[in-house]
Amino acid sequence: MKLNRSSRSKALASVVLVALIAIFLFTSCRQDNANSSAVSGGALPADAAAIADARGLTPDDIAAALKTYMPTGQHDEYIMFASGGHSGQVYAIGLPSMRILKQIAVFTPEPWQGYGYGAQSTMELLEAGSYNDHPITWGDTHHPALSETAGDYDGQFLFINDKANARVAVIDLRDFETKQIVKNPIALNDHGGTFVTPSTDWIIEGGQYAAPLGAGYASLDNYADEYRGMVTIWKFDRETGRILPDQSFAIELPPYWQDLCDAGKKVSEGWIFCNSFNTEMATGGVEEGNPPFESGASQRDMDYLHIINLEKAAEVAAAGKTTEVNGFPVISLDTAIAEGLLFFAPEPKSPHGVDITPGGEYMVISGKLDPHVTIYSFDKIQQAIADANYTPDDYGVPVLDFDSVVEAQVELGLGPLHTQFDDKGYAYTSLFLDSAVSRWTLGGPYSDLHEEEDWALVTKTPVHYNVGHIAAAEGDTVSPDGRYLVSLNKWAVDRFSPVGPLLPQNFQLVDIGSSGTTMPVLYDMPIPDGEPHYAQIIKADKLSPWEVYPEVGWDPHTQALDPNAAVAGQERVERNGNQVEIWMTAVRSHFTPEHVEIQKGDHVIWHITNVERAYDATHGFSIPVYNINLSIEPGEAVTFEFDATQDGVFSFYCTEFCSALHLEMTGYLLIKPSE
Ligand code: CUK
Ligand code: CUA
Repeated sequence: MKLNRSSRSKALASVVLVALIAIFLFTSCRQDNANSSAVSGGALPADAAAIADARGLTPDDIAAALKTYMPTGQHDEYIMFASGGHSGQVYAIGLPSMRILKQIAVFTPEPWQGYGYGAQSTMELLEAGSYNDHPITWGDTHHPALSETAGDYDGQFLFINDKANARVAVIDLRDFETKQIVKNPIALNDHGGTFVTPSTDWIIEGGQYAAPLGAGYASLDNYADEYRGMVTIWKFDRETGRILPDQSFAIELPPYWQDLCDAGKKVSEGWIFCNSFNTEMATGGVEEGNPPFESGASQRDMDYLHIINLEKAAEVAAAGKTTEVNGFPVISLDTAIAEGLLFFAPEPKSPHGVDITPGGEYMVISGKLDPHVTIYSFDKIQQAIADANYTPDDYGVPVLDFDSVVEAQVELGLGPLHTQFDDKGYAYTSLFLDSAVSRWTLGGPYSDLHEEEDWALVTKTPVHYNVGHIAAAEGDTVSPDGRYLVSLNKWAVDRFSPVGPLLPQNFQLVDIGSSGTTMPVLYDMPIPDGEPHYAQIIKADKLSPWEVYPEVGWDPHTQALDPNAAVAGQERVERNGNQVEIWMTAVRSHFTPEHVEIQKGDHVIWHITNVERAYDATHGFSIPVYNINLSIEPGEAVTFEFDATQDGVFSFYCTEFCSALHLEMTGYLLIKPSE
């Protein structure tokens, strides 16, 4: 819908534009003396006001443009890692410009990065995510988690879960590439992951839809006895950059649907918290006259916040007080109760999301069907546990008394989902049904950071539309930055030019730099991919990715030299029976060798090293029919294998436009028919 703007507001826009430009010029000149002539010399077009007029831009539009515009060559201040939902991938996006910088292939093969198209290490990586050798070629990425040191993002690793198949991936931020996929050994789907502990010792993968642990069959008639929830605690080793499955464990939980988790920090470090729903244990079956899940799982006023003493759980697991499910150690529900490491607290109403304040003092829970957020005090939880102020649920788990653990409830609006924090004592909660982001005040130690009364709604900003998660700059750390917040909206509706019935999602950048009621939307960014769930935003200068691989012949999978890498000057083709091994180098603008002649029926092992040391001098490598496409970055060594089942003349070529003679960067693979 086009707005009809009055000429008065246009005139106002022009006046404010001139003022804004004046302020912009003034501050730019002061900040950038070396380059002052470019700015102070009247480099801005004199007709800028006329442009604003012609386009009908309001003063707010102009301010938003100035805040997000990134002149060529300048870099963004923050990088947001956003899940790519059912694309199975992750996006790296610059803020405040909202420019997409990279798609990181994680659970889904991706040809540009040569991910899952021949390169042996990526084939093995994707294979590791199989279920009983049954390949899975996509994922539903939900919650990215940056590695932390002392509760702050450290820029080293990124983790993300696959809700659809209960898997967790590890991405190394030295090269922004996936290094490991682990399949959850006891569950077929997950949701409450990934979340890291403040030193990244553990990666949390909570479950969702209850099922028999270990993924066997059980009738829905036996739901209460044979179906179970779970949370899996993966051990992470920073040194090798890998999850260590043999030092990981899980905790059996009642068959409620565990939802989101978060790790305690500072005062609550050593504990984890997961919300849940469907404590009704509804099993659906609308076609049989049962209530559908949507109502069956929403009967009760309260579900259970799961409160888990992770430190104690790790001790119990290390002491071997576990049972094996598919060879994986699981702390049984009975053991968890007996060891006093699992507690519940009632949480209203169809809860979603648990988010812990920067100092770890409070757990914020949203209720999808409750206009409030409920804030639990970690101190009060500890007190209630010490006082044994609880009664058991049907499975014997102690349920803490609601009133004794709640610090406050704040009425925000309809459909609260997820909460983030800033540096000014504010919390931000997404309101799905209201299509708004709310700002509200924290109390306790945060009271002095803001002027308003504690535990109170301050303002709401409309977003477009149906916001799920929100992400604030460094928003999950012990020291959030404030500044920017991104609203990850599920529906775009009328925000972009129509492109048929399937629309992009809409990421909206919100300026949270000011206090009080000012919280404008600055930018709309379409995400033409799977539904993004969550994102984390890190200060860009905390990342120090490599420009080229450290040495020529580098294996990105092991992050070490590949002992079998092709070396310049030693390129060759060797035959051993019907096995042919090729060592090839790539450099602008040729492969060596350019002819490879083999027999149909040969087994081929092919190594290619990109011997370039120049920034951005990536070469591709593709072979028709054989479904092979590689991306070989400067210094990288790649190996791929195939059986030569098809004879003929196959032109291989470089798929990256790397030089003026890129089209000449080709060669012939000649496969003779078998005699
Ligand atoms: S869930 Cu998607 S909006 Cu998977 Cu984190 Cu709440
Ligand atoms: Cu190498 Cu094109």
